[in-house]
Amino acid sequence: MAEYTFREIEKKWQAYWEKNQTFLAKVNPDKPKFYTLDMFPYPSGAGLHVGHPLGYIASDIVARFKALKGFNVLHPMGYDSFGLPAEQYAIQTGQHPAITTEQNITRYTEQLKNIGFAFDWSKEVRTSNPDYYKWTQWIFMKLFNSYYDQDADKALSIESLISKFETIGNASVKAVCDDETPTFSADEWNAFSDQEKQEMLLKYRLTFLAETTVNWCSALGTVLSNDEVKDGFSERGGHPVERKKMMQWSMRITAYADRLLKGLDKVDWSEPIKEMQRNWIGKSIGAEVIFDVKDSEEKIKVFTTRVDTIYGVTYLALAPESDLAAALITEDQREQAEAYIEVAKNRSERERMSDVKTISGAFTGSYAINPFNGEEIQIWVADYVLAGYGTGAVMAVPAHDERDYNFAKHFDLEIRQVIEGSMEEGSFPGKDGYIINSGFISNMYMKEAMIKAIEFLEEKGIGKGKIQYRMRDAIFTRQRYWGEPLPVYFKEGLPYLVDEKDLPLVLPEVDKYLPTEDGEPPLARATDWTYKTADGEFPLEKSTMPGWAGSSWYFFRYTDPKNESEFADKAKTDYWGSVDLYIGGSEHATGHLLYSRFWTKFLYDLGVVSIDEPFQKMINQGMIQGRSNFVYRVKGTNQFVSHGLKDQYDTFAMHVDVNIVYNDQLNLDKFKAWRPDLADAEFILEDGKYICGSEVEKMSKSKYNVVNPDDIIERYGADTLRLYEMFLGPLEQFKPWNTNGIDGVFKFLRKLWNLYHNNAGEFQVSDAEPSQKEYKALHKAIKKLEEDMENFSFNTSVSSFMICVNELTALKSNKRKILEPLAILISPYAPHITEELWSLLGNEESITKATFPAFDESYLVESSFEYPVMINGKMRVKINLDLSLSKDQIQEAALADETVKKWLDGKAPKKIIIVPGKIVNLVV
Ligand code: ANZ
Repeated sequence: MAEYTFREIEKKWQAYWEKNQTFLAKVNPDKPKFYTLDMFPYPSGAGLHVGHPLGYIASDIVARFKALKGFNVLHPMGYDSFGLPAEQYAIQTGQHPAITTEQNITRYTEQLKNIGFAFDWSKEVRTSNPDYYKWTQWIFMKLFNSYYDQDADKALSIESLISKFETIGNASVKAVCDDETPTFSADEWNAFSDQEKQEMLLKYRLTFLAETTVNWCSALGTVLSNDEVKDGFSERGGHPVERKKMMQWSMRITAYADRLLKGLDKVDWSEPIKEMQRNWIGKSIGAEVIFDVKDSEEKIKVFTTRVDTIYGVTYLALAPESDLAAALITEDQREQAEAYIEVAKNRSERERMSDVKTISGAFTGSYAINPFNGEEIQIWVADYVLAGYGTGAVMAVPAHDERDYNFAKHFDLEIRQVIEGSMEEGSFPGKDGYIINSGFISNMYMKEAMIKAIEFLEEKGIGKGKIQYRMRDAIFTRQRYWGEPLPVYFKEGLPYLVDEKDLPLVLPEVDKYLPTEDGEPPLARATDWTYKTADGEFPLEKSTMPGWAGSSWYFFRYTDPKNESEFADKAKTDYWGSVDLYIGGSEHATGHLLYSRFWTKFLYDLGVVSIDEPFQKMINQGMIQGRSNFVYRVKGTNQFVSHGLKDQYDTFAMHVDVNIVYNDQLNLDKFKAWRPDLADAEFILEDGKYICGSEVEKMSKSKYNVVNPDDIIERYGADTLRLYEMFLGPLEQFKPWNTNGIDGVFKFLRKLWNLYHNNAGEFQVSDAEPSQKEYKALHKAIKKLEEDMENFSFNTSVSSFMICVNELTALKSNKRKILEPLAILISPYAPHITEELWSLLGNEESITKATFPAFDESYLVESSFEYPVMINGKMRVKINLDLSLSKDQIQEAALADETVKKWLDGKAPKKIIIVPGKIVNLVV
């Protein structure tokens, strides 16, 4: 008798797929392509928990579905394998991170294969592999050798910039560069020393070395990116983070800000994610205005988005970190102002920004002069002004800006309106467009007023129009070991690239993975970390690349992972194009997505790829939360009281391992064996059971609520796990893992299995023609699946499979013409059981090579109808009749009905109106 022996069946098919290379991404020129991608994992030491595969299962279903629908599918998997945890572990244990990484990858791969994913493993990439990071280094070199040309609106080679400098200098060159880049003529350029030229070019290169304020985490010994810092602490480990000036490599991502914004209109992502990207980029159109300082040579430049309000400026405010602020403090204000600055500096910008209640600041004692009307206004230092945004100085217009208003109120400064009500009735154009009446700008909409004001500024040489982005250039170095070395050496303090033929520049061996005693990065421990050229031997860069380097282009490498001469063959990246479906967590909404879009646009400018947006459609799966269980210890004892009785005692709740709890009932023996201190635990039971409390929390080791997919697979099988993860709810939703419903899913698969087997458990299907009802049950499910795949609604497909199998079971259907397409239909979700059934049906090839069953609408057309029978205008009964009946036959059937006869009471109806397919109307 053939039971549904899931473990055997699953292992058999996993071995079959591996042996037959079933999921190799093949290119059949007659078929369209579909590229489905998962955000690749960092292989952590803890292995996968049930939350991780959620997105992978969804993309696997889509990949399998698309293959059945006749697409060439690329569905790869790999590892983002450089990173902090392996390094922290190496520091603690002395184990080389490459070894732990390798072990973790082996474990991950086993776990993934156990779930039956249709990954093309021949395409696997690992970012920490020298064959891979050779090309990450190569991209870095290309960025170093490029600048952003604003006329061409793209990256161009640094050589072309040099030839411009040689012929026309830089004054008329429109290129993105550092803020304070000096102007020079062609003659001056040509007279520069090599050293001076290199220094100047660094101000233009798309990756450059400059002194930057960074988030320095001394506990981790490294710089962190903004998205790795939460409220002044490192996201990993929760160590304090301070702002510090350091020489750092940066990526000039701001050059791409506008294209990164515009590109969002072309992609199919959720609005909230697009909005997060827009906010991160934070484009503001405004102007820089220069204010003179009274009795001083100093000038203050402010950035404003409302230059039209300049007549309402009543004071200037500077960031407390500003050097200028310190210089402007007069003797009589010194004590107060310096005391304030001291306090403010110890608060991070984030802290100062998020705290809107505390209004603090100090008057410097100096005055600025409004360039528009010559008025003298006070210069203040204020908490709400950020050093890192715009110019770090604001012209305050309390009547029109809330923060200025609050500040002015607090310190009793003047509040002056600039808008006068001289507009015509009904013409008030709303918030952005009131009419200005301020001397030279009269009766004009704000936008025009702005343009006028900016023209005025530029004419008078007191300012200029300026587009400001909130986004900063991205810091590109870490003082860490486990990352890509930068292919850079230093000669006379200036950076030069190593020769391309020397790539990959392989990570050197070191004796310890810690920074050196004098604070140098771990690579300083390597004995031979130098670069030999014809001119001599030079020190190599000791920092490594950040975590986001390798993940910013991996989707290209998947198309051609073994290429040794190029980062990927253009014909291949062209063929697979943009990722058609990208699934991953929304925690990467800013960092990873911005960086990979930036690199894609850069590679596009280079002409080495043909797409400039990497991810066409993206879905962000919700997190699977843990469902924690609790036991209640009676304080000061080793007694544990069951949930229902706990209020009768003085207890405290303790997390208990969810793996020794079944449907909230604690396994007492396993509990005693769980930890030595619990061996002599005593229990106060209810109804002979110990019932645990429960709560939904983040899935984490410390909460003992981590569920390992391997355990679920051992008990129920991978197909059950896959279906169950989908069944939990809409993919995007956050939802708790609750094993209580898993039996239902498992039973469904058994029922499916039984459809193909007789009562004796033997495989048996019939070649007889199915009934209309059987066809209808099948085609309803086909239709639903097609719709669900369009909308990426996975949970609803599982329900429709259940309905279909229930209906077919009720109909005792065992027809081949139903069961063959049914297996194909369910195969993307439950690939193992359906492979087995498919082969039992006599098919020699894998079910993955089948064709998706065609939906036939005609099966859904109803064959019968519930006719309402009206007698003298009242509905008295409904009778079910075949829709093919003629009017006469309907009449005959209606009159023969017992209820109708009762109402007619032996009388013949005077009038009979019959509308086929609608109604029967009798008048007596
Ligand atoms: C005068 C003014 C009048 C302003 C008004 C606003 C409204 P966004 O849109 O975010 O770019 N600002 C400029 N630099 C700042 C800094 N470093 N820290 C804090 N605030 C700063 O905001 C730009 C506006 O924020 C600028 O325009 C400036 O105030 C302020 F009715 O200038 B505004």
